[in-house]
Amino acid sequence: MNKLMSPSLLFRVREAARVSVFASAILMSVPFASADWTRSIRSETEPDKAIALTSFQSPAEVADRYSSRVCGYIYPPKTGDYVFGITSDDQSKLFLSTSSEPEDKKLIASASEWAEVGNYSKFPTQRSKPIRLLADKKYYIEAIHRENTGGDHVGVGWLVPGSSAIEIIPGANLSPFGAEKRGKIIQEVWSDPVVPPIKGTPNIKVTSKNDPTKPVPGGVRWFWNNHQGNLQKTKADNFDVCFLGDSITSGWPGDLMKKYSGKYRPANFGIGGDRTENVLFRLNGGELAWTNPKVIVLLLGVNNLSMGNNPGEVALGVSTVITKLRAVVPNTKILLMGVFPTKLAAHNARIPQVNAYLAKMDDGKMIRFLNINATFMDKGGKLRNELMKDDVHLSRNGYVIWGQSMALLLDEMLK
Ligand SMILES: [Ca+2]
Repeated sequence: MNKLMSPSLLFRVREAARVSVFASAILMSVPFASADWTRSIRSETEPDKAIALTSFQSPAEVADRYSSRVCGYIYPPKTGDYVFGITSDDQSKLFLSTSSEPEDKKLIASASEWAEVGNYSKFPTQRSKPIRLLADKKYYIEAIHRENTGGDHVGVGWLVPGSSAIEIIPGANLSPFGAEKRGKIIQEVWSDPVVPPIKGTPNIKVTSKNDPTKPVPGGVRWFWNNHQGNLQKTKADNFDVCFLGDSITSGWPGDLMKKYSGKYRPANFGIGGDRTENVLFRLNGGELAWTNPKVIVLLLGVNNLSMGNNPGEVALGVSTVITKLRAVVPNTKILLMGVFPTKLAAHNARIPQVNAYLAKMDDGKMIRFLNINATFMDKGGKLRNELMKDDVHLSRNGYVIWGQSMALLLDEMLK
């Protein structure tokens, strides 16, 4: 980048020059809507990178997991009605001001999912209504953009009056925010926070055929429907406690979940059959992204044992899920449940080893481990039959035990 100050810094310089009445005008100018990826535009902080673009099209395939903003001014070549189009990978929003001031900007187009470079018609929202602009007047423009994984880019085109196709806005009609000299516009990039390694992660290599650390969709027929349902719950963003896991989590009777955690507005993100790698796939696919629950109750592992993963591998899978959670919901505490006992002797022989690994991940603060398996046993150390519905699933009474045994720690973590 050249000597130009980054837009973020300029925003803050302008901010400082304002009287306190306008103190939060700039921050408010980015819509931090609830459950919205726009939260990831950390415009109050200096970007990690600023790239000078010679047209309103960013380079493609730059990185994974970042957010970006391209802002500056456009200078229409003639007076008339303009249609704007935005295309991006993944999501984006396009704002245009009625003046040169960011404060006057309005949302004019958006892309809810990825579209190829130059494709402005995958979603109807990608194109604006016709907007009347004056020749050579300076208008503030801003595109914000989110990339999760895979391909990435953001581009803005316009349909100039009299022309037949939307073309990418050329550098000659652009200037950076706070500058008049035309020829380019600046893209600011904020990379997702890097998560330090989770304490207690087993230092092993996966040797089993089933890799618990590699995101793959679940194989059960209800996986995609439930994943979609969880994305809707993510969008609603109205929960303080999230139960994340497999069928043992999805099997929570609604009334009991309400009884034991109702005051914390619970949400059930369990999907039957899930292993650690399936939950990773769901999180990569946007579940919980940019929500802000206070606690996630995480129970996973028994289906990995069924797939032949050894205890260290199961724990490595769980640790990978936690790492992902720390990136997606960095302020959320994790209540990590020890894997419950089963009626399967081969599983039961390995579950204490899995739990010994998981216990080491407890950092006393953001990650707390809870092993309630002793409460599932009778005085003779045998699994209480009335707590189980079948070999691995809890009966109603089993959920009562889970709810009661977790209540104290959940209260403490939600303080
Ligand atoms: Ca992508």
